[in-house]
Amino acid sequence: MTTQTAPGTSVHIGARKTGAWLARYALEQLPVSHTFGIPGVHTTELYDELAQSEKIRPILVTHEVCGAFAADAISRTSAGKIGCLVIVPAAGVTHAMSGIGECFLDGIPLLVITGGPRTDVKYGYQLHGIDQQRLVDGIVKRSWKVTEHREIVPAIFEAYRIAVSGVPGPVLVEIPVNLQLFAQPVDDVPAFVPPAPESVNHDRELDEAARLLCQARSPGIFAGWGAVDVSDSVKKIAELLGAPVATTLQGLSAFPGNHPLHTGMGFSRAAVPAAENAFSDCDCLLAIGTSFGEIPTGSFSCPVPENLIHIDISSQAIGRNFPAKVGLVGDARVLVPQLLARLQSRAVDQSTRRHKVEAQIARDKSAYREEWHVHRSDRVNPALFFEELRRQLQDDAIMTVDDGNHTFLAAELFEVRRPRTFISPTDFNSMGYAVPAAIGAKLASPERQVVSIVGDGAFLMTGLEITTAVTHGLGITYFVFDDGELSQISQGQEIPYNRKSCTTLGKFQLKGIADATSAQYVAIENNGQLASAIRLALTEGQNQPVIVDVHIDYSKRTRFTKGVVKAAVKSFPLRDAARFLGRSLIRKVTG
Ligand SMILES: Cc1ncc(C[n+]2csc(CCOP(=O)(O)OP(=O)(O)O)c2C)c(N)n1
Ligand SMILES: [Mg+2]
Repeated sequence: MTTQTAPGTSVHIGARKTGAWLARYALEQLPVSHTFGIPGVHTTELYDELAQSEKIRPILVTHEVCGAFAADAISRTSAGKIGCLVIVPAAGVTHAMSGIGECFLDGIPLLVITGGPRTDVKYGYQLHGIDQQRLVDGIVKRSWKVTEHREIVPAIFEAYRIAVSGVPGPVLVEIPVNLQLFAQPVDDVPAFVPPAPESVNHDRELDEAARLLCQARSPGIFAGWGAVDVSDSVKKIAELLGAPVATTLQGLSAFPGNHPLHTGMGFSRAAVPAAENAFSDCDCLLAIGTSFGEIPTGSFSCPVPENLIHIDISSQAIGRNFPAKVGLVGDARVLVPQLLARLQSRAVDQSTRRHKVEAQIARDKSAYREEWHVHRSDRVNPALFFEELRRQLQDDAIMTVDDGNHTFLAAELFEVRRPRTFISPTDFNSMGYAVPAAIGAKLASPERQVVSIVGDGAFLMTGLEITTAVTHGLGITYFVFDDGELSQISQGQEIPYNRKSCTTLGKFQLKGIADATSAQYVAIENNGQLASAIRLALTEGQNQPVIVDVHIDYSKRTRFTKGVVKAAVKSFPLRDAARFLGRSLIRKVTG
């Protein structure tokens, strides 16, 4: 990214200003529409300023981690905007840390503003007195503690620039409470100039990439979150090459699920059959905006060919898990259109291959759907649920998911159609994400439908945040997959351990939570109720949150769960793999 402060451009203030005024001024220059947090004595002056802002709406949450997840969802669902937290030092920061960490590992920009203890008094042992820079060191790109009024505006602008440049991520600025409260003369502050994507020169590598892709017998594309804003170019490349496209979990929305070349999440044996088959003889892989993390690679078990072309903004990701024949470090928004132009100029015609690939994908997808349809129980069939939900949702509806079995059911069975319409806590993998994330998404896009798929265990963590959705009249439909277990883990226990431990949830009534938060409540007990109950929930959920108690059937496992458990055991040393299998077998016999 280029620096956002053009030399010599500044804004004249020429008055005594409080630090809180300066912070509000700086935030108002940035693409910040909302802040999230809970005020405390170290931030009341800043909250008083924000309350007067016509550009920024401060939102009170019930827990700072929910604020962090909501802010994260603003960054993910609204390209160009950044989520922002305004929180108290120490306890506010530790509460928010799971959300800050999620942004750090998922590469999502987040601006965290905290108060800090007074720096103008001689006393130690002040309230919330902790070294916050040390506290957050491993989960932010950078943090600042400002010491003078004149540093506040430049520090916030610089924090923003760092948050959105290179691999995006969270940043933290601590403004001690005395600076916020007291006024000091301020002459000039820098003008804000939005950073632009950095241009790179990779002509040689792009030529080589185009050559390898055109020569390949069976090319494939693997798209991650980094490709989410170049979906159209990826589509054209795929069509030109007749190449199947798999995505990561985080990047599910980077390629339309209803495109005939779309295969699914990942391409290992933990992927859906359409993806596993389409990539089985892949001899040249174009990977865009992915770090080949654990989830989409099926615990690193996917077959990556020698001819790997890897485009990513992180130089560390290139070649880290799988060696790259051609590595291109840079922004996909810059590089992918350049690669497309080279492929177009080569005028390759792969329409025969394309039709063959598309036909196979269609057959595999239909067979997999059928496999789910014939799986009967008296509870709600996940495939029928996601198909009906898709039918009733608009294409630009946003879905937030949590972490659990429901996540992988959604990934395998729900068709995501538009960029940035599916968001998930991925690499930090923090449960509790979906409920508050939906609040951030709805605040950022009030005109769009927002739904959430959340496991009952995750719902217990942050479900009470629905009160915030009620307060603001946010139409969000929360589909809670009610199975009474921490299923993603209990299924993982069942296979290798042949018993479960500590994964059965305590009993609770979703209806009671709906009553307590003044949300609407709908139950879906079986397949017969699906269409009418989803319609009712989406209608009720236009201006208020609705909790839908989905009596989901979890008796059929996802390809993902089966695949990763096998891949994990395979990666064990031989002796330990044998011990695991032996123990499971003995337990099967002895009970
Ligand atoms: C904060 C946190 N704690 C624990 C885990 C481990 N974990 C991953 S998925 C999962 C189960 C989630 O259960 P639930 O929300 O009911 O979803 P289900 O798997 O039943 O669909 C657990 C415990 C985690 N990812 N994050
Ligand atoms: Mg559950």
